[in-house]
Amino acid sequence: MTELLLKYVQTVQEKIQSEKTYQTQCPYCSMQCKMAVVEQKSATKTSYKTIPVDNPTSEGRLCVKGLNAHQHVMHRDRIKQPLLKSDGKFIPVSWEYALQVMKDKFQEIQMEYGNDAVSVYGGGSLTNEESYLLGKFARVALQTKYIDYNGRFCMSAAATAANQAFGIDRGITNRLSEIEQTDCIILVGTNIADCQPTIMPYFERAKENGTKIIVIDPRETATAKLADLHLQLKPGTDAALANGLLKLLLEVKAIDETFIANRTNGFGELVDHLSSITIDDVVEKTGVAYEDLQRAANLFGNEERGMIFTARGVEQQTDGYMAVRNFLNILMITGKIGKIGCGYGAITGQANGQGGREHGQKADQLPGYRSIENQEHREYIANVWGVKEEELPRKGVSAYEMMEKIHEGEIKAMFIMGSNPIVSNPNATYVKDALEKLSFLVSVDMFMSESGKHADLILPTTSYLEDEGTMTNLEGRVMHRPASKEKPGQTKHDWEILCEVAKVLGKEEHFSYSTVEDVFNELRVASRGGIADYYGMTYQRLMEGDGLFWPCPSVDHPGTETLFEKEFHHEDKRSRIIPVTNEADFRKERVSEKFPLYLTTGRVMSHYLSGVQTRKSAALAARDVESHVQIHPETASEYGIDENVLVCVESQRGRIIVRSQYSKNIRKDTVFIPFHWGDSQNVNDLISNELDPTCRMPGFKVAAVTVSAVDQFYTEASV
Ligand SMILES: Nc1nc2c(c(=O)[nH]1)N[C@H]1C(S)=C(S)[C@@H](COP(=O)(O)OP(=O)(O)OC[C@H]3O[C@@H](n4cnc5c(=O)[nH]c(N)nc54)[C@H](O)[C@@H]3O)O[C@H]1N2
Ligand SMILES: Nc1nc2c(c(=O)[nH]1)N[C@H]1C(S)=C(S)[C@@H](COP(=O)(O)OP(=O)(O)OC[C@H]3O[C@@H](n4cnc5c(=O)[nH]c(N)nc54)[C@H](O)[C@@H]3O)O[C@H]1N2
Ligand code: SF4
Ligand SMILES: [Mo]
Repeated sequence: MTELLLKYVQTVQEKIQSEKTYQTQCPYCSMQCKMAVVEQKSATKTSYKTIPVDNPTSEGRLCVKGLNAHQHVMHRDRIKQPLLKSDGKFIPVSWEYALQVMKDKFQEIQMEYGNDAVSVYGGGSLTNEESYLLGKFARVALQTKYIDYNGRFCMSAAATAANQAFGIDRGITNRLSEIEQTDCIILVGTNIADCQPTIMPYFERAKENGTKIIVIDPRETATAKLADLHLQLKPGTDAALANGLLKLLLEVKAIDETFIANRTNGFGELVDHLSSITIDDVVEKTGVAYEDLQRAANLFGNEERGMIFTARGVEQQTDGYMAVRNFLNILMITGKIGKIGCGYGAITGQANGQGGREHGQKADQLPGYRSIENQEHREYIANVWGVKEEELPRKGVSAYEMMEKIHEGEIKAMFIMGSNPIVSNPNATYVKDALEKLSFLVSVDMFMSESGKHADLILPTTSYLEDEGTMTNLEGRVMHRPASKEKPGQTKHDWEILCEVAKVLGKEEHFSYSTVEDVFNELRVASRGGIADYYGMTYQRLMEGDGLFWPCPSVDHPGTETLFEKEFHHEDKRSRIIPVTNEADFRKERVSEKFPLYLTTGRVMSHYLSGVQTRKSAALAARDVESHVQIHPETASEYGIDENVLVCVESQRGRIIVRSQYSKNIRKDTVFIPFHWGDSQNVNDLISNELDPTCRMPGFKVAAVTVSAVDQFYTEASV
């Protein structure tokens, strides 16, 4: 080292008086990339930087969100003490007072209107321990049937489809490393390049090995640019597209007859059904050329090994469940599941989108993926919780339906932990009105979200750097997230908050844990023997290794990386093929003279969900300071819309104003708007209240809209 360099290093080191490293995981998406936040203190300031940490999933990579995730944690807007609304203004109060107010309000409301008048709304950012405890809190402390969570808008279609077809819903049915060992991959409505950026190298390496990639998306995204074949379908027509592929696969006999005979049910019905479908109809509905459908069927059908991945593009539809089932039909008739290089992946969304859907935050669910309507399951869990089976409530309703119950007057209070429903539910104005209508709303959050503003009480929680726990990543790998940063101000961990509220409600005996590990140990027992069995995992095992895959039924069990090698999880051990019609869904909005364009919604790389966290990060916010509408230049010119100007986008339900962004990467009949912003840019003001009848997923991915330049809109509106 030169003398000059040595001197420079010494000066820097002198300036930094202390350095501390916090080992953690990124709080954002389901990749759960391991990372370390380095805190450096000098005489004048404290600074932070995030560095990647190697692990088998993200292989030491981080994306721009992870690299900047420490910024919202340190932000001055963090809520650090309980806030109570008084005369329309929030005033700081002590925890003791906040807890007393909750006790009085919950008890008063339940006394007058019954236990179900108080509801609970959770989220997929919570740790496994907290998701588990939130479910227990609703059923044991509040004894209400009304609990659901934001994962309803995220994983419900894929989860229901996998459960029905295979008997188990676990994100990826085989190992990530097999992406490089497969011959053909179909990516349906998933934009991994922006949404799980650190998974991309698996696909890039596969491509270098000669794997063919087919992308199905109405937009040519950064992910679609990787594809050998891009099927740029009309939004909402995936079920029909899959029928086209199934029919062509049958025609060229690119099917696995042995697999169909030995491991599936329902093939005969599918064949009958497909004979009533014409390829011409599929071409017309989807807008995808016959030659492209044929190429896709040949690419996938002629290869030995293949995988299909789905995400919200195909799933967030009012027929999302059926559309996913039709892609699973493709896997089953080609026998491409349960062996090396073959499998299904529902790319999970939120940090703990997987674990969050296994342990009881869902309306109809008990821990370990048990059912709240199953007598045996109820008895098992009642026993673990030390309550009588008859005391456990029955199933409630889905997240959006709870908003309907508020309007109907059945729900009077809500306890939200880790979600911002006004920005993330469909039909946003109706949801805002619902929250306003409540007699008592509590929001447990790090920040004042759009929904928090309507709360009566806000409880300050800790962030990923402060809150220890386990998270289950998109593979189904349970990972321990250490957290050693001190809690700021009077913040408390979500699990501590739940225990303290339970205590003032007189349920202390069921909620006395000294550490979060105690909660995990109870979860292990509660999940024992269930589908998502965590019993064999201990904190020690998780901390010593790279995490464990469920099911892991005993402490000497290595965990289960690959599913369905020998059998599926139904009683007869077989998977289930079902016919899906092209027009399964009559709820989906059609374009009309008044609303001639399709609107689809989704994400950009730099923001996360309702944006509450990423908008607090200077580096991320600077990349996209506001929302936009992606529009084809030819469409824009037809509607008299210049580039980079304010545009009014209107549907049957409302209108929002966003900035135009020209792009030739989108269909001419479609516009795209991200959903990371609220208020006048809240795209969910345009989305319909219709839900998938099976899984209750809203149709976030299709609405019929019209667009106009803002000056034009105001001129027309004022005459
Ligand atoms: N940067 C970033 N990353 C994230 C998130 C985030 O908010 N920001 N959120 C996380 C979460 S919770 C989730 S759920 C995942 C979501 O991850 P994705 O599902 O990949 O993300 P989306 O942008 O919602 O939608 C994916 C694609 O579906 C396409 N699409 C729209 N309509 C249709 C259709 O009818 N059919 C088909 N086949 N495709 C369609 C869109 O053009 C889009 O490119 O991302 C996770 N990662
Ligand atoms: N139009 C449209 N709408 C959509 C979607 C779409 O593609 N299009 N996608 C849907 C999907 S997939 C999802 S997952 C939902 C997400 O929707 P939301 O649940 O509303 O999204 P978040 O932004 O994660 O809201 C989380 C809130 O919890 C806080 N928070 C974060 N971590 C924690 C924690 O550990 N504890 C507590 N107590 N609070 C925490 C954050 O500060 C934030 O205010 O949106 C859905 N809505
Ligand atoms: S957002 Fe996802 S891909 Fe990016 S660093 Fe975080 S966990 Fe990894
Ligand atoms: Mo999600």
